[in-house]
Amino acid sequence: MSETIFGKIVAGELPADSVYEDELCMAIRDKFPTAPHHYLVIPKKPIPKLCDAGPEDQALLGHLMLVANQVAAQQGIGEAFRLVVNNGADAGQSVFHLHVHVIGGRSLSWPPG
Ligand code: DGP
Repeated sequence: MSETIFGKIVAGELPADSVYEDELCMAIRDKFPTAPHHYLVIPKKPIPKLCDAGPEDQALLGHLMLVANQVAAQQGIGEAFRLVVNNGADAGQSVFHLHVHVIGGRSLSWPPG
């Protein structure tokens, strides 16, 4: 069992505001949203960081992207949204269970900080 917050959420041990779930992943509302729409797509497999994923995770990683698309559509974000994967503490990762941010609902600047 994963010791992270997200590991506990996907295991059903902690509550979350879920917007999508299947056998491989779930999508929840971010507790500290940075935009009107901010969701996290979280695999149930506890991969700590993207760089820990291997060839065996190829289908899972693709699935997370497609679920992000689906969540964006279902939540009415429209076609302008951003997916973010922070890999490592220096890149802004704070929860070490892989997750894809789905951010939208406002104009987003580039480059990120
Ligand atoms: P990152 O910094 O990339 O590891 O993103 C972690 C995100 O998780 C951050 O946007 C805040 C969010 N978050 C932290 N704790 C919780 C929680 O308990 N529940 C939910 N829904 N989101 C959380």
